[in-house]
Order: sequence, then C-alpha cells, then structure tokens
Amino acid sequence: MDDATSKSFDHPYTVLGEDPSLVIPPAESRQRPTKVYFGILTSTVFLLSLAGLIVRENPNRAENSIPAAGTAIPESSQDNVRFLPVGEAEGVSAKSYPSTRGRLSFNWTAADFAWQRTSYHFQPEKNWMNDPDGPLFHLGWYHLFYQYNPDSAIWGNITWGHAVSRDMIHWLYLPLAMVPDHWYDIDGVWTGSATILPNGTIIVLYTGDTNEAVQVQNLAYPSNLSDPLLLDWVKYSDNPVITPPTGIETDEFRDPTTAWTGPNGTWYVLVGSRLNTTIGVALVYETLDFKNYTLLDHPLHTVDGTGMWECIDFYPISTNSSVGLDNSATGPEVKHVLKASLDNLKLDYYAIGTYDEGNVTWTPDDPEMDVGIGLQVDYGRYYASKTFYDQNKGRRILWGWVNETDADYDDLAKGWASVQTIPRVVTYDSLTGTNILQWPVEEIESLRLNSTEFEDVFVEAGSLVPLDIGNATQLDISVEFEIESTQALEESMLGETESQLECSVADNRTTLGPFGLAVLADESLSELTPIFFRLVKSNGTLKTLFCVDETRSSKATEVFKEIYGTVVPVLDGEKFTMRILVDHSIVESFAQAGRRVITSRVYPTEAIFDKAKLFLFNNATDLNVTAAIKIWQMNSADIHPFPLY
Ligand code: DQQ
Repeated sequence: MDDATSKSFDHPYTVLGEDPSLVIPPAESRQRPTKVYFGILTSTVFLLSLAGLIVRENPNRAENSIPAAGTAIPESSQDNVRFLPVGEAEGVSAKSYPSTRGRLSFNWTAADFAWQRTSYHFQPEKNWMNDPDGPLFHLGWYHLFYQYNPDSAIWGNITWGHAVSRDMIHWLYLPLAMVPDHWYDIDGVWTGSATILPNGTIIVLYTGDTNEAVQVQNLAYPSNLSDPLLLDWVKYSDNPVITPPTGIETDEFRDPTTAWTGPNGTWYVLVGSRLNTTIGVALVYETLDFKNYTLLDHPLHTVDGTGMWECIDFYPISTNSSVGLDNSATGPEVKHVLKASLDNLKLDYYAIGTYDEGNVTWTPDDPEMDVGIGLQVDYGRYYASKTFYDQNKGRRILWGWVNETDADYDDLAKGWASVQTIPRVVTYDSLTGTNILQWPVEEIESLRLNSTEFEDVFVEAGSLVPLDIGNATQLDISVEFEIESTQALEESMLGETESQLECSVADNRTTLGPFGLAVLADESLSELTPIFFRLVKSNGTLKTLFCVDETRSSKATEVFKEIYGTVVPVLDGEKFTMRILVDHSIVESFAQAGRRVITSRVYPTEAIFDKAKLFLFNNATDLNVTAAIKIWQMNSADIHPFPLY
C-alpha cells in the first residue's frame, strides 16, 4: 500500500473468540489436525504440476431430460419445474429475462452441453452458482466463496461454496464453507464479504434469510487462522448481529460489504436496501468489535429511481498510480468507487466520487453519472460483482457472476449453471478521469499457448477476412483497428445523420461502421457473435459505440439473445482496441484497455468444436480500416476437487 494513503491501525478491537456452542456441519470434514495441511500443501504442488492432465467430467448426466427436437415444452412441466419463480419471491437471483414459455427446445446432445462448459473460467463441478462472496488472500492461497446450491442447477438452498487457488486460474474445490443450519440463516446463507483485520483475523459478515424470511446480517470467522485452506468456519453464537431497522422492509436488507476504518478507529460496513420502494440506499453501520453495531442517522448515499441495491461494493482507488488500495486507505490522491447491483434491472452500476470520512458520506464526481444512472461495470450478462484488495500483489481484484442465458430446463439437463468472470484488476483511468479500467489478471497469460499474428490487415469497407487459426473455442485475442485517414473520416461524417447512441445489429450498415471481429462463427456464417465498434455522429461530434450482437449467435430458439453495448471514450491519437477472451459459451470483451467491458453467453449449435471460426469484418459502407491482431490459443485451467482424504 502507498504510504501516503495508508492508515495506521493502532486502535484496540476485540479479538473474536472460540464459540463452542456452534453447530458446524459436516462435522467429519472439519476436524483436521494442522499437521495434515503440510501434506495437503505438498500434494497440491504436485497436483498443480499435473495441470492439463486431469480430464474433466463430461456433463451428460441429465441427457434424458432434454426435450426432443422441435417439441414445445409442456405447460405442466413449465409450471412445475422450469418456471418456478426461482428466487423471485425472495427478491433475489431469478433469471431475469423474458420467459421462454412456449418456445421450442433445441435438440441439444450431451456433446453440445459438454462444449458449452467453460475450460478456463471458474465454475463448480456441477449445480447452481451465483454471487462471488468474501474473496480474500490468506497464507499463499486465494479463496473464493460463492452462492451455491449443492442440490440443483437452479437457485435455492443457498450455501457458501468454497475453492482455493494459487493464482486465481487453477482451482481446487473445497467442502462447503457454510450451510443453512441455524434459525437466522435456515433459508439461505446469502451474500457477504470478508474483512482482514490488522492483526490478521478474518471476519465475514453475510446475510442470513431467517426461518421467517427476514434478512439479517450474521458474523462468521475461521476457527483456525493457521489453516491456509480456512476449512472450518464458526458462526458467532449471538447471531444475528444486525436486524432490519425500523422503516426498512425486512426482506430488502442484505449483502454487507467489506469493512473499513474511520479516523477514530471505528469500523464501518454498508448494507443495501431501498427506501419508499424506489430509492436505492447504502445504509452505514459502525462497530468497534464486529459484534455490536450502530446504524448511522444518514446513509452513505441514495439514488432515487434505482430501487433495491444488492451487493454494494465500496472501495478506494488511487488517482495517480495503478497500485491497488486497502479498503481503509484515504488521502488526496484517492477517490472512492461505489457500486450497487440493481435488483430491478439485474445490472451492476458504479460511479467514482469523493468519500467524506468526517461525515461518512460519498458524493459522485458527476451527479448525472450517479450509481444506477451512469456507468455499468459490465454491459453484458454480469451481476453481483465484488472486489477485494489483494495484499499479495498490491492490486484490487474484481469478481463477477455470469448467469446462463439459456433456459432453466437446459440448465437442469446439463446439470450446471453459471460462471465467474476471469478476475479483473481494477484501476483508475487517469486519461479520461471518468471511469475505472478493468483488465484480466496477468496470471491468465500463463494459459497462453501458440499465437498467430496478423499485421496490417486491410479490411475494406464491406469485407470479411477469415483468420485461419485452427481451433477457435479457447482464445485470448488482442486487436487494434486504425481507420484509413482522419480526413476520410471527417468527410464521411459530414454525410452522417445524428445517432441515438444505441447499439444495433451488426448487419445494420452505416457509412462508418460497424467493424470488428466475429467469434464463434461457422464457415457459412449461419451463426456468429460479432463484437464491434461503430462510429456515429451525436450532437455534431464523433462518438464510438462498442457492441456485441448475439442475435445470430445460436439457432436454438429458447436461448435469450441480446444486443449489448455502450459509448466508449476513444481519445485523440488512440487506436480502436479490443481484448477478447473466448472460452466456449462465455465471451468477455474489453474495449480501450478496459474502459468498457461486455460479457456474453452464447450457445451456438453449428459453430462449435472444429467448426468454430474467427473473422475480421468491416460492414461500413464508406470507411476502410487496417487491423493488427494477435491470437493465442488458450490452455484449459486445472479445476478439480482438493484431495482432502
Ligand atoms: N444473491 C444473494 C443475495 C443477493 C443476491 C442470494 C444477488 O444475498 O442480494 O443468493 O444476486
């Protein structure tokens, strides 16, 4: 941490004690003498060296439940299984796109489902996953906890799944960290965050859904800090530590943040809620010991019209360096990012602003770009994100949940649902001063295999250039586009009409675009996912849209297909750049060094295995571009259960 912005942590706080009254399931898996861990560590090093040799389970277990081709899904099954309002009654985590009721189901094969499973993104072995929870680094291991249903590929019976990694790329699944087993979380161990105290103690605050469907905040902590795997979690005997305050709906009060300290040594924590049904709010609690909390008489921030705020994240960011900051850092070169997951839209919004540590309030730099009305963290299929400060490498890491966009019945058939993004490093964009930058952690580059480079590829207006790279399902792509000449651009722009600044299908040709890459495309382009820039005129000036068009990504009709996108700042002298990670059914696309990001889920029926191809395209009618592109084939990550026994 930068000295100028660090705080001293010399105030006294209560160290959490053992709590013998707690019930900790499953009992057998949690009684592990310390000496065994050394054996575990040694065997892990060996196992990690076997990366790539482990063959993953083929997810074809539910093949028989796949409806026959061309048959509509029977209404009775829709009502009984597939269209249960998963999580909706609780206000959380339901699939949020239009109903697939009555649509035909594609005749997926086990091989299709096996192809859809990702190879270098984190996902559990089977069943449902949603939000990332309490990410942290401890004694050489990155820990990821996640909302997990151990029984089904749809939301429900939510526990904390747990996995560890040396590098956030290769993962080892561990036993569940916490399950619903007390009245205060019997309906679900919901989302929460970890805080590492100055003496190394780790505390977790999480939302419990009680036996009466009331959302309360609970305290938990590892029983043995010298265990690098943090296998054994203790729930505090006096839980819940926070209950819904007067005036707050008891089922709209959740997802405590990582804590930070104020000047007087007090710790602060945020909990998301809504006021008068429409006002998104970040409530602030203060505490000295993490057991007793006082609600401040004012929130950190509110935004009218944004509804319930879930999974709030609040963190400092350095404006003069790319170094990450601990959550308690403040100083003249520090701004604060406030992020809320908007329950109504199932989208993550953030804003950059100033934290007033005296008054414990936060003000956005630009009120017109406030949380929920300005920038999205990711403009694609992405939700419930959470950052943590990685003290190992001095950086802030962002995790995000990527839901499926197929139908629930497809998830049940394939036996799994959801992926986490590749973890991203978050920094401040000092060139624009208006946004964060997100970039895949450098560790992902260890999966890069052979690369192919194409330089000075002339992509004439109205042309398509196949890129012969062999298999195109696991890729890391870096591409730069240069337009033919600024003069040509200015001349072309004269004839342009004003644009609405919205992305549209890639087939919609205008003078200046779109141009980009088509991934997961078959030879005949019967399926393709174009990721592109489109230059448009708005208020007389040139703007750049960054878009992903999923409308032709799959012939399966039950799959939800979106056109995602937004305006991306391209500064004078900059080229148009993209980084794209393709990993089977997930495509993560970063524009202009991560100023804007779009994550897609696509389920092609033809453009899979060796039929998946890659193309450069330029659909502009009057703008030639030149591309420089480097493409790496990507290895699979090694993700499997930890050999605990
Ligand atoms: N998911 C959790 C909630 C959170 C929601 C439940 C966001 O705590 O608000 O699984 O996806």
